[in-house]
Amino acid sequence: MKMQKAFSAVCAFVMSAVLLPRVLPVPEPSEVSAAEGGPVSYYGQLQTSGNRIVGSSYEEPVQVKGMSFFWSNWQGQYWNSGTVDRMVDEFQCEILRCSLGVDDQGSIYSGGDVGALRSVMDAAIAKDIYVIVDWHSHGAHNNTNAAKSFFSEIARDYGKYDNVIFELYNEPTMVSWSTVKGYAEQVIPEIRKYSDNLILVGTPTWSQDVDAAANDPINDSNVAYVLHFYAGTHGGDLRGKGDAALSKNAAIFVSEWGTVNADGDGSVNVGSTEQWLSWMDSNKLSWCNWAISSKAEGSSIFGGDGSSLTEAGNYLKKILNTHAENAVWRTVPKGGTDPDPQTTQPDPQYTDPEPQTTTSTPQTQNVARLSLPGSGNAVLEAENYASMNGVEVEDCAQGGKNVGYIDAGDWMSYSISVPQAMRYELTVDAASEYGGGQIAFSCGGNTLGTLYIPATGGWQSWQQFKVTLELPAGESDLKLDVQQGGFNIDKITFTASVGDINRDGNVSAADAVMLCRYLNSNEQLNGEQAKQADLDNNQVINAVDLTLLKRMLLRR
Ligand code: IDC
Repeated sequence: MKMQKAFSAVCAFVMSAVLLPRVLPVPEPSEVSAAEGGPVSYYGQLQTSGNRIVGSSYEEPVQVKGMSFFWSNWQGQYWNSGTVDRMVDEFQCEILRCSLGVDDQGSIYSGGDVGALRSVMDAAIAKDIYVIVDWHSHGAHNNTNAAKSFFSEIARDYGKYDNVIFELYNEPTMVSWSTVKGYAEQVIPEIRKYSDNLILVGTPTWSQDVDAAANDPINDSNVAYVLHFYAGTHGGDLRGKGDAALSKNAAIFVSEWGTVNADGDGSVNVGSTEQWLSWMDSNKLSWCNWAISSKAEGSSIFGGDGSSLTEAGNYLKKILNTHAENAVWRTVPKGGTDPDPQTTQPDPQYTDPEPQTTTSTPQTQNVARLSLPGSGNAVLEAENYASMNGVEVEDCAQGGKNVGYIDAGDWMSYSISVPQAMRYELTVDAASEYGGGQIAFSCGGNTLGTLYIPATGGWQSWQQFKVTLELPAGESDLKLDVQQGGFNIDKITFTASVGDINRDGNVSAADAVMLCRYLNSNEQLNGEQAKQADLDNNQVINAVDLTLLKRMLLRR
């Protein structure tokens, strides 16, 4: 599985280099020697994929956690490599956010030292962690030119490092999303001249209106929208905005959050923080906590002596340590067998807000094995499981029955047979009142993929969600493990996927090469190969099919 993933990632890269015009200049040799052994060399560049963020060398959702520096103009004493080293070695941060102090008119505050920013970035790259360059302003759109020239310069010098993430606007206040979007659309091209790294865009109302951004997204393939919260002030309503944005397939990044009140002060609100942490874990949202600071306020992790840990500091250290010790990049050898990246459980100290109290025993029923065709569709009714644990069958508003009362830890297993190992696109009819559901699909203990189920508007408001799985040949049991519950399933439609021209069970650059050779009349295709090559299923094999295949490889 891992080999195959790595192989297809390589092929996608080769394809993009060979077959698509690249706008990016060839990177110069780096001046900072990037270290190995941390999250960045493991996951690679962060990239949005639907409402998740994955790595260029790791195709599963990536969630990284760390700390935010405080306004550079006010707590500049921490902006150095010593603090970076401490944050990585002692707190085990996987990411640091550099909040360059920028005033409400969009100019860098005096004392908001870009030289110090660069040395912190260099130190983060040397530690192999991610680093966010945050234009920490509440009025950045008042001076778009300043942001353009700053990000152009930083992208030119740092855009080649997978470590670097650009955050264009900390927190717009009472301005419309169209104003913020207009600003971002002017700054993004400056960065894209040099780098295709992840860009974070703040949202109106102090980076809370991610739903507004999701309704009118920016036309760029690697942008995530920023959600900020303070646990002492914000709760379920703001998480609802996050769910709404995720359900529109927007990627969200929590570049700043606090355990305290929104003014940065007050005591640590453990109960609310734990609800937020488990929500972020279940949605694989990366985050940075506010703040690396010794100012006398509740959110500071350092005390008055500048070095001892406050209540917030001790709490964050514990959360970050627990996360990093179980993180995939630390526990799964690169290129080795990945035990099951998708079933990573929320960190143990978090309490599940709705723990499952019922225990049940697995139940079986006699159903015919479903034969999946080598091309075309087959429909699996969710209630036709061979065995299950914890779910119930009920009447479905779409007709027939559906499976409901699905909680975390429940599972259903279906008997299928597949003519040969190949990819199928699964269209899942699901409904969910509150969203946040997640299913892991596996065969014979191998996790094949996961599917996220957002809110659909009600328990019987059905929508279709897609996931592509590589199913093994022959008879097997397809198991759906429920990682997060709160949804119903009516049926799953399997569509044999196309593009596997050389019939090796995998769509890769080798298939594109074969199609090119066919189009250049250097190679013949037999009937089955031709069917796979006819991606748009119009009985003509031409350059359009090649374009579709390239898109498939590049996941466009
Ligand atoms: C706060 C600091 C506070 C400082 C203030 C200045 O904690 O000491 O006086 O900035 O504006 C945010 C902002 C972040 C705030 C933080 C807490 O991004 O800059 O820091 N906060 O108020 N959004 C919500 C809360």
